Amino acid sequence: MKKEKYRYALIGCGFFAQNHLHAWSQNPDVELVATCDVDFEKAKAAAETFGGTAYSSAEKLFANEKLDFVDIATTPPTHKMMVELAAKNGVAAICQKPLAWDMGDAKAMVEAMSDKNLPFMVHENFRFQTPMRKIKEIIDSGAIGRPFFGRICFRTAHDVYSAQSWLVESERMIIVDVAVHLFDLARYFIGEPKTIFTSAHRVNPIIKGEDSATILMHMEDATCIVDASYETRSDHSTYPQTFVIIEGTKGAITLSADYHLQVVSGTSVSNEVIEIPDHGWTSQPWNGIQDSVVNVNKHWIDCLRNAKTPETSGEDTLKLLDITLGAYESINSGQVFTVGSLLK
Ligand code: NAD
Ligand code: 89V
Repeated sequence: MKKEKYRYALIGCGFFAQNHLHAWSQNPDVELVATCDVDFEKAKAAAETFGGTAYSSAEKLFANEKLDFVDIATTPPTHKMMVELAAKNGVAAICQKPLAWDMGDAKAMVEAMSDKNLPFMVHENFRFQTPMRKIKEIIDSGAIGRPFFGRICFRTAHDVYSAQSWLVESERMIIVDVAVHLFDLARYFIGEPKTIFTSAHRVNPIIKGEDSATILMHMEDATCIVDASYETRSDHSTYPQTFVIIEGTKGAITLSADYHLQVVSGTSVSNEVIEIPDHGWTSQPWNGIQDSVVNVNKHWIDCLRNAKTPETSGEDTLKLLDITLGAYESINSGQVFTVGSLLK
């Protein structure tokens, strides 16, 4: 779909959508045609700041506007309905993570879009963070040899519930909220796991789901530990940063606090602080993640313009979801989950 400017609508104008709106507002390849939120005041406020017509109903939005794509940033229970509406109306879509809470739903979403030959990407943004692109580049250069161990970690005691109150009521919590990003990073850096095993707990009694989870991922020739917690009462001033260790046959990469990247390659050791591009509207502590939204958006436009399959396409996300939902299967069974079981 080659166009000079792509006409888009933003559906769901809540907490994280503000980053989408800001990032798109600086992207010369798009025009914001409409905003939509069941809470009409939010849609109106977004339209007043960023442009377009405000809607309180996605059905009305699709009925009234001619769109090239929609950017869906509603909470997970509405993702299926939104993607199916986009498919029905012949409109390409990006949808926030987690794509769905059920593999049947996710497959139906991917099928609805592919049946109509519509581009479809999941806003899985952690791999688009500037330091993560750099790590991938180093791994691909061969500087650390073949990776055989990884640890990808997100631990904090930051009060995530004040900005995202829906997480309190969510039966599935930190695995779908944040471990999903870490699983995607593990796949991006090391490859697809064969099996996973999960140990998880609810530490904070006010929530319904799990807020501490450790997952052991077994790859063909490697092991990766993914661990996430929202109740880690150590220094949490680094929220929302992800820490990474990748060990290879010739060296190791460590991404630690404040984007400090150390690379050991043979006998050489280098240390640098990865600079996160400043977009004017970005600010600490969210700048690393906010910047990744800019990169996700650019990737999406590149895919639309050049008929490429997005890195985090709907199809690819089914594999990520198999691992994510498999992590809960492992909790429930107390057993190892064989990756791919939910895809059959
Ligand atoms: P939020 O509750 O702040 O925002 C969601 C908005 O969607 C709300 O304003 C709500 O009124 C609106 N909405 C709900 N149902 C709707 C419907 N049927 N039609 C139109 N609008 C509807 O939630 P949030 O914390 O911004 O999370 C939104 C999504 O973004 C989630 O999927 C979450 O996992 C994801 N998220 C991703 C990142 C990331 O780094 N990728 C970070 C935070 C949140
Ligand atoms: O991705 C998310 O939904 C967020 C955060 C970036 C903190 O993980 O909750």
